[in-house]
Amino acid sequence: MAQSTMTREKEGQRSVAVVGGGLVGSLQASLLAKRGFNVNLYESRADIRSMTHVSGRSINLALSTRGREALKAVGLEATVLQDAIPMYSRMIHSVSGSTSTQPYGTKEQCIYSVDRRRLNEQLLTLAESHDNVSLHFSHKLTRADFTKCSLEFSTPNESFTVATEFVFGCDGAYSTLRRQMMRYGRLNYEQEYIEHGYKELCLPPLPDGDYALPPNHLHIWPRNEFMMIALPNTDHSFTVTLFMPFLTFENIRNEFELLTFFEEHFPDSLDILGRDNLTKEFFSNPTGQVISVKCYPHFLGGCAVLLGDAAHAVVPFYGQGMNAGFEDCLIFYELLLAAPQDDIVQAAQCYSDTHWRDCHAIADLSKYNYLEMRSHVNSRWFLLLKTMDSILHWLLPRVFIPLYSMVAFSRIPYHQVVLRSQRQRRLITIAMVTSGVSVLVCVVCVAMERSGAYNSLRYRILPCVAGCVLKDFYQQVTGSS
Ligand code: FAD
Ligand code: EGU
Repeated sequence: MAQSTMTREKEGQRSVAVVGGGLVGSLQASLLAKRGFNVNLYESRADIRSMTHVSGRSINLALSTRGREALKAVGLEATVLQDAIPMYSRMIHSVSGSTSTQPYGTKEQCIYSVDRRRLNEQLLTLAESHDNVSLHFSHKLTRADFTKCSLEFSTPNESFTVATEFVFGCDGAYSTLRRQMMRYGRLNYEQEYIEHGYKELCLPPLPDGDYALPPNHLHIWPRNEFMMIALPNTDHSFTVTLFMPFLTFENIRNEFELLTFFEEHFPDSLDILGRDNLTKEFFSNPTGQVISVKCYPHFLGGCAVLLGDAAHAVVPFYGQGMNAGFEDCLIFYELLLAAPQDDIVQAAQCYSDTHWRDCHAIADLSKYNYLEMRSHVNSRWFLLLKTMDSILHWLLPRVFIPLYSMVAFSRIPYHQVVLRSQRQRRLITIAMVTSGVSVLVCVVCVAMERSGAYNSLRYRILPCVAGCVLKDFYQQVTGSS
């Protein structure tokens, strides 16, 4: 095919390339098309819409506000939500099999379980529906030359180079474009594999065809070092994701060891998963690895920007990877709208100067939650923490917004979410210390009053000293001088 001439910049028309036709790349293509750009999207895999089986990562994902807002911008939100299952609360499963639920917020505040493949297909079809978008499947980026802004692709039959005005790297956590940028210029890069791997298991519907668990919840089995999460599918199955250290995976070598492990840690799930089904799923499905990536800057070489996992792969312990990637696209789009004549370089510069903080913040938040979940969070502790959150929010609805709620149900920039949650935490500490000290002072005063000690001058100085100490403490925690 004369791909290279076809994709070259047409006279007077601005042509850009999107590398990666995953969730983020296919959304980005539609947003750019809306701004009138001529878009060429290159995806290394074949067209998933014509495949019977797609290998790869998680089957379903939690979609929340940030992702929805981006889908709304391309008019796809309603379509996606039609096939999505709302989850209004978490359902926490303890080892004993007891469950408790906690709402995420109001009725409107719910997250949605969406099928990754279907969402990707809908996004590709939408991108393709624009006449200024061309999709190129089985095109793998191999090299990039930023001085000429040219890209080298290999297809099953040939390899060739195309020149473009600008390129968006949406090629995921193991991004080739990012590696090319690192080769070209001063790109800081940091990656970390966590100790945990994950295994996806299908939890089939009951024999009568019904869901095996109540469908409108995010199901969680928190067990410190091990954790299991289940999200509903439209076909009445659930996709269960088991997170545990790679070493533990390696130590489960046969059916007996697997069933013993489940009897001990997740006994309530055994009957619904089914022993045979569990064994089959566990030993035939691959163990996934989880990488966390940070880099800076996201705009380099004057013609390339990284979006989505390519810029910031986060561990999945906030359910934000896709949501954050979609928000990247939306933010870039908003900056493009604000730039004169859709000046892509200006938008990219502004994007790069401001948005990296938020990317780093969600990577940190996700990793922090991973550490917290594995360190001391069993089902009881998880319940307690989340109940505290909702009580505080109920008491102080404006002042205290739970962290997860700012992450999942707002578009407050992630780095502001972090600052705000730190302020909230200080406030709570102060409130707790104050009430604790007040109670103590009252008890002491009453005791003194009774014993007559209060008449002594020495004890009248005590409250003054206590006051000074307290004032100091306040200044410490509030950070004021
Ligand atoms: P990808 O989805 O990885 O897409 C990259 C695309 O680029 C792929 O199609 C790939 O084939 C293509 N590509 C790669 N290299 C090249 C190349 N050289 N040339 C051309 N094309 C190339 N996020 C959520 O928001 N909610 C969740 O509940 C959630 N759960 C998760 C659970 C797990 C277990 C994991 C691992 C992740 C989860 N995520 C979740 C994160 C989410 O999967 C990712 O953030 C999201 O897929 C990122 O999309 P992307 O388009 O940037 O990258
Ligand atoms: C992990 C894997 C519960 C899908 C974080 C909550 C996740 C998801 C939570 C996966 C948890 C953890 C939140 C949402 C969501 C909770 C959240 C995590 C979807 C703090 C398919 N997490 N996830 N927090 O609040 O904000 O219910 O694989 F167990 S959705 Cl780890 Cl809101």
